[in-house]
Order: sequence, then structure tokens, then C-alpha cells
Amino acid sequence: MKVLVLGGDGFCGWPCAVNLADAGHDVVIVDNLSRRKIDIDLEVESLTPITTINERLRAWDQVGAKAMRFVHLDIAREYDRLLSLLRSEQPEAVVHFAEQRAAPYSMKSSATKRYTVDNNVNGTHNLLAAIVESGLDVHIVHLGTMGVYGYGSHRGATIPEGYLTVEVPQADGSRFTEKILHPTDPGSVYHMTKTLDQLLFYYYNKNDSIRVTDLHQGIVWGTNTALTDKDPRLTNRFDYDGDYGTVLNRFLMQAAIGYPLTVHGTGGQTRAFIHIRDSVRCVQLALENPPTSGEKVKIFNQMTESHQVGQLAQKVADLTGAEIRFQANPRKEAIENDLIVDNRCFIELGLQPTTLDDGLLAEVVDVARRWADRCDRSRIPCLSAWTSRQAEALRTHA
Ligand code: NAD
Ligand code: USQ
Repeated sequence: MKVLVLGGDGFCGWPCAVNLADAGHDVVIVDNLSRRKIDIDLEVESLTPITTINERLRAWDQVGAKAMRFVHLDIAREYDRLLSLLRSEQPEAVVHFAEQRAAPYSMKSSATKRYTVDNNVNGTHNLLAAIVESGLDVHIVHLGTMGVYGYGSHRGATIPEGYLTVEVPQADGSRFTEKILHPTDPGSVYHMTKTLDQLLFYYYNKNDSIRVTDLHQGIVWGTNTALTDKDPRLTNRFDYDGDYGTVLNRFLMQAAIGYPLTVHGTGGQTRAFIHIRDSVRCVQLALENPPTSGEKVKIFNQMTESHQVGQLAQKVADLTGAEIRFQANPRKEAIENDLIVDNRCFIELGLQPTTLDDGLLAEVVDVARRWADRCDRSRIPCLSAWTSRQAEALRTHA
């Protein structure tokens, strides 16, 4: 199948593109390389050394099954070029990873808040409008987030895959039932853009019958897949800094360099996780099982397990002997939450979840140890505060 992979130079997109090409799909990566530019602006680099996109593609040509192409394009700002690309390539599917994905970066300043909204909402809307204008029947597979459901108390209820069945009481005492989009409760400007994406998909699916699969993905951990491990030039990025590093990879990297594990608040926050290998597999399963014409937006919860942040830190400490340090929380978030998630859609499609076993955790620690000298310890603290209250707490506890 011809597939455009938007954001295919990123942490989730690169191993996904490689996997799709390996499976025989005709892959065109579309990326504006903004993530590499943000690294330069933040004066930080991936812990693993990553080669340029052209070097990656040359390496893939040599070791891979099917060559991939690359188009340098900003989907949020270059609408006409995006439309021409759709017309010339006539893809059957588009996988959409191309968004600013870090919650702390989105909360740094009004400039990064505005950039995140402009980039993410315009990018998604441009894609939808361009598909309609092209007249093509393209299946969009979008990388959304578990964070659209929010991390307050779900009162022990299981989070369904996108749609909630509600019973509405009427004045005459009767009731009717309806399936609605699960209410959203974003916890950052970044997460808010993903809730807006959901509405864009809902509308274009209703109005123009655009076929969409929205993957509500949990926190991705790990770094390489078997394919990106084939050649050092294919190595995937590993973010560890306070803006882009995500919690489990940060803990594993901190353990590797002897830095105390940075637990925010009490560590009672529960989040959903998925290993990069499973993330890649899920995208392929979603692509190869598209919605039928006229079907409403398919929503899958792309996660394999839930864990409390404090318990994760303890697990990493038990494995490595690392020290744990509780910090003032830079985020305005619930101190503690429950998170029970229905993920049956992918299990029924054949996903065999990779769980958080010690071997895989140790593998990430090994990768981090190998590149420990590339780590800038001054970039580890999370300094992006959600409000002035959190900023004050960070100053007081510094
Ligand atoms: P990333 O920042 O590593 O990759 C995003 C890629 O998109 C980058 O290569 C960037 O240059 C590109 N991009 C951004 N805006 C663009 C634009 N306007 N035009 C063209 N290219 C653009 O992020 P990631 O971790 O690979 O995440 C990919 C997607 O998966 C995001 O949408 C994110 O919200 C979602 N997601 C990620 C995680 C995670 O833990 N990393 C978890 C859940 C969901
Ligand atoms: N946390 C710590 N210590 C750290 C870093 C984070 O305790 O050093 C805590 C945070 O306060 C938060 C939790 O860990 O409670 C998760 O933070 P994170 O940075 O790992 O994840 P998050 O900000 O939610 O964002 C990441 C990705 C995002 C994706 C999301 C999936 O960056 O693109 O959408 O995970 S989810 O969390 O399911 O919404």
C-alpha cells in the first residue's frame, strides 16, 4: 500500500516508517524536521546519536527491504504543497505523527503554547481539508493520546475505546441511551490540541465521510526496534531532557548515569504505557484494518499496561540500585489517579503485548550507559511550570 508517514523522522514515526517499508508498503516520509530544530533551540540532543534524515534513508537503502522517499514539508503551513503531494502520490493511507508532542514544551511560555496550537490544529485540519479537496479516499491513522480522557478520578470505571454509552434521564421519567465521544479533560496545552483533533476528525468523518482511525496512545518507552537496531545509522532518538524526555525512559537513563530518579510530587500519578515495538506493530495493524466507507471514526486505546509513577521509580531502583528523589511537581495535575483502560481492539487484532519486564528495562539502561557521556545533566530537571504557583514551588524547593 502507498502510505505517507507525516512526522516520519520522529521518535515514534521513524521506527514505524521503517517497519511499514519492511512489510512491503511503499513509504513516503513527510517531515519539516522541526523536532531537530527544537533540539537546537533548547541546546540539547538525543542521548543516542542520530544521523540526518538523508543518511537514515541511505542506510535503509543498504540494509532494508524497500527504499523509502522523503519530502521536506510543513503540513501546518504549506497547504498547497500538501495538496499537490496528495494528488501526485495518491496514497491509500496517511499516518499522522506530525505534531509538537511534549506537554512541558507546550507549557513553557505563551510562545510555545501558541506554536503548539498553531502547529497541531492547523496541521491536522490542513490534512483533512486537503484530502477533501483532492477527492481521494485516504484512510488517516492519527496518533492521539490517552491524555484526552484526562487523569482525574474515573471512579474505578474502565475507560472505553473512545465512545461512552450514556443513559439520559428525561422529564417524563423515561431514559434513552446514546454513544457519545468520551468527555475530554486535557492536562496541558499539548493534550488540549489532541482533544481538538478529535473534534476535527468527528466533523470531517460526519460531513465528508473521511475514514479515520485515532490511536489514543499511552507513554511510549524503549528506543530501538529490531529494524532500527540493524545499523547504527538507523538508530532512533532517545529524549531525556526535562521538556521532551518521558517518565520511564528518563528514570532508566537517570539510573544509568547515577542521577537520582526525579519523581514529581508523591508519584501517585497513574499513566498508560506501551513499548516502542508494540507502538509500531499497532500502527501497522490499524493501517491494515481500515474502517469501511461510512464507518464512524475508529478509536483504539494504544497502550498495554498502566503504572503509578512512584511504583515505576521503585521498580527501576530495585533493578539498578538508583536513589529516588521526590520533587516539587512542575505540573498542575492530580496527586493520585486511577486508570483502568479497555484495550481489547488491538488484542483482538492479534497484538501480543510486550510488558515491562526486567530484561527490556535493562536493555534501555544499557543503551543509556553506552551514551552516558552525551548526557548534559543540567538539562535533566523539568523546569517548565504549569502556572506561577508551580513555578514558585520549583523555586522554593530548588
Ligand atoms: P517527535 O517530536 O519525536 O516526532 C514528531 C515529528 O513530526 C518530528 O519529526 C517533527 O519534525 C514532525 N513535525 C512536527 N510538526 C510538523 C509539521 N507541521 N509538518 C511536518 N512535520 C512535523 O514525537 P513522537 O514522540 O514521535 O510522537 C509522534 C506522535 O505520537 C505525536 O503526535 C504524539 O502526540 C504522539 N504520541 C507520542 C507519545 C510518546 O510517548 N512519544 C505517546 C502518545 C502519543
Ligand atoms: N513525571 C515524573 N518525573 C519525570 C517526568 C514525568 O514524575 O521526570 C510524571 C509527570 O508529572 C506525569 C507523568 O510522569 O505525571 C507522565 O509524564 P510524561 O512526560 O512521561 O508524559 P506526558 O507529559 O503525559 O506525555 C507523553 C508524551 C505525549 C503523549 C503522552 C501520552 O510526551 O506525546 O501524548 O505521553 S499520555 O500520558 O498517555 O497522555
